Amino acid sequence: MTLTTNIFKKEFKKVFESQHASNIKDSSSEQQYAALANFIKFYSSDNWKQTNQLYIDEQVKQVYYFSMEFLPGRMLKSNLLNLGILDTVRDGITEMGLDFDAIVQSEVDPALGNGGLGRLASCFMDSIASLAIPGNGNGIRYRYGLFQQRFVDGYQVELPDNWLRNGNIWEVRKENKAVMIRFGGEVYLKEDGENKLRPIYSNTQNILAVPYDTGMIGYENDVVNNLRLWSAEIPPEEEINFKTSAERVLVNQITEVLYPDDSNYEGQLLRLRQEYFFTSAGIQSIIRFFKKQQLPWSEFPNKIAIHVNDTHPALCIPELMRILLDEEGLSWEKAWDITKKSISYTNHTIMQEAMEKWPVHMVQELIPRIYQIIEAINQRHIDKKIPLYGEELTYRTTIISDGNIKMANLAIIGSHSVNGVAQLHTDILKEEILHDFYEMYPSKFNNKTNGITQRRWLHLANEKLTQLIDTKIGKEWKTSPAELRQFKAYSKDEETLNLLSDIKLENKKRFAAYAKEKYAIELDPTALFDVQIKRLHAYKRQLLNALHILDRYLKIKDDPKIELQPRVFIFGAKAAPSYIYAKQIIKFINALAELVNNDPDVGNKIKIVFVENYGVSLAELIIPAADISEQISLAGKEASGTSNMKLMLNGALTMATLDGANIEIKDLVGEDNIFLFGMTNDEVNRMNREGHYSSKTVLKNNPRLNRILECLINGTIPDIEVEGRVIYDSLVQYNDEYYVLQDFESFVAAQERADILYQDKPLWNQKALINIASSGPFSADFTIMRYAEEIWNVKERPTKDKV
Ligand code: 26M
Repeated sequence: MTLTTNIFKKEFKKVFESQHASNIKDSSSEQQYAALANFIKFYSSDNWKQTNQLYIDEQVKQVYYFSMEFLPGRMLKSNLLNLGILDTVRDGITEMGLDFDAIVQSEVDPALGNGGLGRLASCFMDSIASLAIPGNGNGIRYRYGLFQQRFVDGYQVELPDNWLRNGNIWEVRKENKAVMIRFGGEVYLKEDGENKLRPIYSNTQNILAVPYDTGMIGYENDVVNNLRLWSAEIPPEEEINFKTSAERVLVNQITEVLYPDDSNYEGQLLRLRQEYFFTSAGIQSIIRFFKKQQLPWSEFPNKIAIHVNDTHPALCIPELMRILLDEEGLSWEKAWDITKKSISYTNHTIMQEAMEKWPVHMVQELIPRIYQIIEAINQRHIDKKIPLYGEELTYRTTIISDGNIKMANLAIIGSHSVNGVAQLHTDILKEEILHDFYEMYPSKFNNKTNGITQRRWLHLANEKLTQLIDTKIGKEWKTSPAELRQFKAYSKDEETLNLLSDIKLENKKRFAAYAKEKYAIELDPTALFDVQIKRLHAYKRQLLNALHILDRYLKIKDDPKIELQPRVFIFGAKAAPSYIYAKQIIKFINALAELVNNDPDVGNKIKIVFVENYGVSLAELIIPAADISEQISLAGKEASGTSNMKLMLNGALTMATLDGANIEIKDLVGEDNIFLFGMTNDEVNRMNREGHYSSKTVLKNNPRLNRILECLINGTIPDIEVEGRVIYDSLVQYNDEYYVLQDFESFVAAQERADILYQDKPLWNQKALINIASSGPFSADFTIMRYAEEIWNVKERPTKDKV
C-alpha cells in the first residue's frame, strides 16, 4: 500500500482515537507523538517480520554488533525518512492543524551511550540496514541513560536520566526469548560417562535476561533489522531464592544505569557484571538461533559474525568457548577454531588509562567458569608462542599478568581481526601500542576509518541544504554518498554559493533563537560560529580553545576599538562525574563566558555559549549552524573523531591538528580548504622521547601567553580561585601534559587566517562547498561495506525492489 496524505490522516486519526477516546485537537504534542510512533511501528511491522523470516529461510550469514552503548537519537523522523513517508506524514500532520516539529521534539532522546563510540554504533546500525546487510545490534537496556547535565553557578551538576518515564514506543519486550545468566558460586569439572569433563555448579545466582527489540529501518529498502537490548530481572521460578532485599537490589542494579565514564577505567564489580550479563545473553541467543538451523558446528563461522565494539564485550570469547565446550561438548581445538573465526574486535582508544583490565580475583568470584577458560586460553597462548617468538615477546602478550586480566589482549588473541578507527590510529596500534601483537599476527591488523550516516547528519539535520544539493546533483547521494562529489562542479557558481550561505545563515538564526530562549543570550547570526562539541577531556584540549578566546578578550580590553571578526564560540561537552579536572575546565569556560558575554567593551565581538546537556539532539541543531569545526586534540591522541566528519558534511571548515581522521579530511579537501596547526604525531613523539619540553620555557619566551595565564590566577575572571589555580598549575607546575602551550602560537595564527578568510565571503563559501562535496567518503555506508567485505564476510541482500 502506498501511503497518501489522505489515507494517512484517516488512519492516524483512527489510531489516536482508539487510544485516547478524545479529539486529537485537544491533545498534547506528547500524546500526538505517541500515537504517531505507534502508527509507524505498526506500519513497519510487516517488513520487520518479513526481514527476519527471510534471514531464517535463506540461512544467510548474519553479523551481531555487540556494544555496551548505542546512541540512536530521536527515532520518529529518521524512521519516517527511511520508510519514505516523511513528506506524506508531515503534510498530513500539518493539514490536520498539528505542529509537526513540536511532535518530533517531544520524543525523548535515548542517551544509552557516552559519546563517539556509542554514536558510531548507531550510525552503523543505520548503514547496515540501509545496505540490506543481515545485521543485529546487541546491548543493554539501561533504565537510566547518561546523566543529564545542568550548570549551577557554572559548575556541572548531574541529574538522573529517567528516559523510560513515559514508556518507549519503539521497543518490543520478548519474554519468550529470555535467557538465564549464571553468576558466582562454585564450579568444578567432573568426568561424564563419555570421558569428557563437564562443569558442576553450586550456589550460583541465576538472573534472567529479557530482551527488548527495536526495529532498525533501512533507507527505502523494506529492510528492518533488529537492535536487541537486554534487561536484568529476577527469574519468576527463582523468586523464592531471592530472599533478602539486598539480593533483589543487586539484580535490578545490573541494567540500572550506564557508566558515565568514557576516559578512565575503574575496576568496578558492577561494570563487570554488566559486561558478562549482556555478552552471555547475546551469545546464548545466537547459539539458540544457530541450533534451530541444524547445521554442523563447523558451519557456525559461515553463518555468524560477532563484532566486539571495544573490549567491553570481549567476554564474548570465553563465553562462546564455554558454551561450545561445556554445553555442546566440542573439543577445545574445534571450539577455539570456531571462536576465533567468528569474532572480530575494534579498538577505539590508545589512552592507557582507558584500557580495561580486571583483577583476577574479581573474575574468579563473579564468573568462575569463565575465569578457568580465560586461564586456559592464556596458557595455550604461552605454550604455543614461546617456541615461535621466545619468552620475552610472549610474556609481554599474555592475557593475565600482575594479577590482572587485560581485556585487549584477550580480544586480540581470541579474534581473527583487530581494527583501528582511522589510518593514523591503526598505524599507532601497529607500530607502538600493540606492536608485540602486530609481530605475532600481522595479518589480523587492519584499518576501518569511522563514518557517519549522511541520512541523519545531512538529510534530517539540514533539510534546506539537502534541498539545495538535491536540486543541483539529484538525490542519489542518500544511497550512493560518493555522488556528493558532483556538488564540486558548483564551487564557482555564484548563485549556488549565495544559496549555500543563505542556508548557513538560516541555520545560525535557528541556533540563535534557541540560545535566546534557553539562555537569554543575544547572538549575531552574521558572526562566525566556532564550534567544539565532544566529551570534555584534557587531550581534546577545550582548554586551548578557551585560552584563545581569552587572548581575544585581552586584545579588546587593551583596545576597545580594535576591529575583530565577531565570533560566537559554541561549546557542548559533558565531563565524567569523577573527572574533577574536566569539571574544573567547564567551570572555567562558564566563568569566562559570564565575564565576556556581559562586558560592554566586548559587544558582539565575542559571545560564548556553553550549551547544557549536549547530546545527539543538540548536535543536530548546532552542526548545521557551524562555520568552524574545532578538532584540536594533541596529535596521536584522538583515535578518529566523528564530529569532525559531521561538521564538514554541513559545510564547516575544520580547524585541525593532524590527528585521527582529520588527516584523512585534509587529504580529501586539500590544504587550502582546512586550517592546520600544531605539532604532528612524529613531533610529539620526538618531544616525549627527548624529554626536553618545558612549559615554563615556552612561557618565558612568550610574554603574551604569560599574561593570558596570569588571568587564571589574578582575579581577572571572577569566581575561579580554585579552578584557575589548578588549571594554571597543570600547565605551568606540572609541565602541560598535552602540550597546550606548545601549540598555542600556531593555533592563534591559524585562527587569524580563518578571520581573514571569513572576510572574503565568496571564497569562504567556496571552501565550505568543497568540504561538503568532499565528505562522501566518510559515509558510514562505505565504512560498513568494508567491514562487511573484509572482516565479516557478509553480503548485502538483494531487496525486493532490487531483485
Ligand atoms: C570503560 C570502562 C568503564 C566505563 C566506561 C568505559 C568506556 C566507555 C566508553 C571507555 C571508553 C568509551 O568510549 C571511548 C570512545 O568513545 N572512544 C571514541 O571512539 C570514537 C569512535 O571510534 C572515536 O571517533 C573517538 O576518537 C574515540 O575517542
